[in-house]
Amino acid sequence: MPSVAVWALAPLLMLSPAVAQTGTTPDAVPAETPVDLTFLSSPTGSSVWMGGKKLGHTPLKTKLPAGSATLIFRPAVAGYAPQSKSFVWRAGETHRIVVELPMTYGEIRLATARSWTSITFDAQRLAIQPGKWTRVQAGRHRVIAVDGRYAATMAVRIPENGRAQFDLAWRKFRPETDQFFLVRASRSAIGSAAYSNLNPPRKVAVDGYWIQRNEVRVRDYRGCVNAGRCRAPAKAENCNWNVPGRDEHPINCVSASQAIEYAAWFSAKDEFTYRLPTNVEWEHVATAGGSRAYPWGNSTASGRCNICDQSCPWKWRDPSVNDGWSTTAPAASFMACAGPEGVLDLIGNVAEWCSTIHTERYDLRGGSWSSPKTLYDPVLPNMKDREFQDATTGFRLAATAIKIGDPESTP
Ligand SMILES: [Ca+2]
Repeated sequence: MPSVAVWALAPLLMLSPAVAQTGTTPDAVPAETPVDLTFLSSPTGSSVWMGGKKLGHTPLKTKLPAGSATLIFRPAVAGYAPQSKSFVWRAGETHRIVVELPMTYGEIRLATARSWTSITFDAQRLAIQPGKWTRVQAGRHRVIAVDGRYAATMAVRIPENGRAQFDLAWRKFRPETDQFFLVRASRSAIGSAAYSNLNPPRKVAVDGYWIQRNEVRVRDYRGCVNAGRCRAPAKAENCNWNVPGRDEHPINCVSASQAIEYAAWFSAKDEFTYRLPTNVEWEHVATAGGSRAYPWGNSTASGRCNICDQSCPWKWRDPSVNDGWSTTAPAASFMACAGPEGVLDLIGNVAEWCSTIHTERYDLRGGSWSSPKTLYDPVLPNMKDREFQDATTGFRLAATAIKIGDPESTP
C-alpha cells in the first residue's frame, strides 16, 4: 500500500520553505497517522534536529505525524557544514530522505626537506606541491607522502576556513638495495612432529619482513671488518676469509655474535634496521608458510643446491650427485635452489644463523655444503652456542617491514 518517495536532495534541489508549506494539506488519510521516515546522510552519523529537538543520528528510522518541518542535519565529523532542509511527508507514504552535507574547506601547506613522488590524503591521491598552500577539505586527515625508499606519514587537522602548516618527517621504509625480498604478513604453519621437542608443529602469525636474497658474502663482510666494526672470522680448514678467489662465496666461520655485529654495521651504513631472521621467519620463507618441504617444492635438493655431493670430504657424501663444489660455492650459483620468491641458497652452501634464542642458544638453519639430506631439512632445529663457528656457519640479514599506511599497506 505505501508508495515510495525518494528524496535525493543535492543542494541545488533544496526545497524552499514556501514549497514545503504548500504540501501540508492532508489527503484522505487522517493527519495523525504516523508516517514512516528514513533519514540518510553523507557523511553518515549526522544528528537530525527538528524544532530544537534531536530525533537521532543517521541512518535514522522514525515515525512522525503527517505534515512538514524544517530539519537541520549536523555532521558528526569535521569537514562538513550543517544543512537545513524543509520536507513534506504525507500520511500513507513511506519516505526515504537522503541529504548530502556540504564540505567545508581550509588550506594546508607541507614543509618538507625533500619532494615526493606521490602523496595521498585519506588514501586518495591529491595534487599538492611542496611548500604551496592548497585548498583541502577541513577536518582530520591522514597524509602519506612517498619518495623512493622514504615515506612520511602524518595525521593533520585542517581548520574550517583556516590555514595549517605541517613539517613532514621522512623515514626510510625499505632497504637501500634490491637484495631484499618482502615477505608479507600472514599465518604460517611452522615446525614438525619429527622435531616436537625444539620445533613442535604450530600455527603462528608472522608480521611482514624483509629477507636478504643472498647469503652474506666474503666481500660484504670485509666492509665491516675494514670499518673496524666486525671481528675477522676464524682461520681454519675450509674457511673462506682471506682465501684468494672466495670473495663471492658466503662468509663462513662466523659466530652468531659476529653475524649480529655485521647487522649493526650494515644498519648504520644503510640507515635501516637489519637483524638476523628469527627461526620462524627463516622457516616461513623456506617452506612457503609450511606448504612446501623446501623452497622450490617437495623434491630433493640433490642437483639443485650445494650439499654434500660426491666431492664433499665427508663419508656421508652422496656419490650419485655432482653439484660441482666440494665446500662452499659463490653465492647465488644455484638458481634452482631458490623458491618462487627468489631467495637463494636457503638450503645448503652455508647454514644460517637465526636470531631466536632458545636457552641461550641460536638456531642454525638450512644445512650446508657438508649436509646430507637429513640435515638440510628446513624445519630441523640446530641449536648452537652464540660463539660457535665452523666452516659451515654463515648468515643472511632480515628486517622488520615498516607499515606506512592505514590499514596495513606495506609497499
Ligand atoms: Ca657441494
